[in-house]
Amino acid sequence: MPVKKTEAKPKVNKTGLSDDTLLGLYTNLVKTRMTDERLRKLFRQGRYAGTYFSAVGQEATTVGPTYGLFKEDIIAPSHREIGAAITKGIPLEQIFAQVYARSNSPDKGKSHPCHYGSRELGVIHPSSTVASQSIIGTGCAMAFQIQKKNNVVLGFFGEGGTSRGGWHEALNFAGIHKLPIVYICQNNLWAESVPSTRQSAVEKFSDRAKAYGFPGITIDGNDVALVHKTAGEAIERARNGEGPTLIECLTYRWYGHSEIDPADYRRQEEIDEWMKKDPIARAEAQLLKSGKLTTHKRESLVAEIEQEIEEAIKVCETMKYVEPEEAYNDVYSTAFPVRRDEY
Ligand SMILES: Cc1ncc(C[n+]2csc(CCOP(=O)(O)OP(=O)(O)O)c2C)c(N)n1
Ligand SMILES: [Mg+2]
Repeated sequence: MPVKKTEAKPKVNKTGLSDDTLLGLYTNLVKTRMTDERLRKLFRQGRYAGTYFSAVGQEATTVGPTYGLFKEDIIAPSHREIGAAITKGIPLEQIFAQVYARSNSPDKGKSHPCHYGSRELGVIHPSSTVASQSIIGTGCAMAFQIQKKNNVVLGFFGEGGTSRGGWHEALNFAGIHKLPIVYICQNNLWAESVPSTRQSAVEKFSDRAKAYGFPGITIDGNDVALVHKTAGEAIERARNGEGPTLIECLTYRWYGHSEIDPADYRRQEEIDEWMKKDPIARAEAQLLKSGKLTTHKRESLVAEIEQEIEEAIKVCETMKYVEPEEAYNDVYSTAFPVRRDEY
C-alpha cells in the first residue's frame, strides 16, 4: 500500500484533545482510582500490614503528564504517584506486591508501600526523604543531556517537598544547565497536617521557578486534558533542549495523609468542595457527551479492570514474604559507578 501523503487530522473535541487521547487518559484514571480504592479497602480488612497512602482525587495530575511518554523517558515519583506508575505501564501485580511487601515486589519488600519503581520501565524507585527524588531525577536529566538522548524526566513532588533545601538545589542546577526535565508539583493543599499557606510566603508555588530562570505555571490539576496538554508542551520544550518547566497542579487528596490519619485537621466543606471537582467525573462527562464512551463501554472497562485487580490480589496473597537475609541484597548497584568516558 502506498503511504498516504496527508494523514487526516484526528478530530479534536472541546478539550482540545482527540477523543482517542481523552479516552486513553480516562482509562488510566479509572484504573488508578479503582486500584487505589481497592488498596484502601484491603488495608481496612487487615489484608496487609503497615499503611497505605491514597491518591484518590489527584489522579489527573499524575496520569495527565505521564500518558504518551516514551518507554525510555524517566519518571521520578514520590509517594502519591500510583497514577504515574500505572500509566507508565507497571503491571497491577507489581503495584499490589509493593503494597503487600511480598517477594515479587521489585524492591523485595524493602521499602514504603507506595514507592512503586521499575528499572525496565524507567520509574525510579523513590526514597522516603521528601523531595529527594527531585535531586535524583535532575541527575537523570543531566545523564540524558550528556548522552545526547532525546529523552525527558518527569519529576513529581508535593507542595510540602518544595520546602526542602535539596529541591531548590536541584531546580537551580536544572535551570543553569537547561536540563530536559519537567517538574510537576502536586499541590494538594496539605503536607500531612500542615496547610500549604504555612509552607511558603509566595502566592503560587510555580513562582519559585522564576528564581531558577525557567517558566512556572499554575493550573487546574483536576482537568486531565489541561494537565496533559500543559505537560505535553513542557515535555516538547525539554526534548528540544529548551530546558525545564515547573507545573503546579492544584488538586486535593480526598482522604488522610495515609490510612492511619483521620485528617480531622481539615474542614468538611473543603473536602465537599473538592469532591465536586472529581477529575474522573469531568473527563467522563465529556466522553459521554461526544459519544466516544457509552454506559455499556464504561461497564465493560470497569469489569475488565476489576478482573485484573482480582488476579493481582490472588497472585500477591499466595506469594511468600521475603526472607530477612534479603535486606542485605541490592543495597549497592553493581552497574555503578559508570565513568563519564564510558557513555
Ligand atoms: C525530610 C522528610 N521530612 C518529613 C517526612 C515525613 N513526611 C512524609 S510525606 C510528608 C508530607 C509531604 O507533603 P507533600 O510534599 O505536600 O506531599 P503529599 O503528602 O501532600 O502528597 C512528610 C512530612 C519525610 N518523609 N521526609
Ligand atoms: Mg501536599
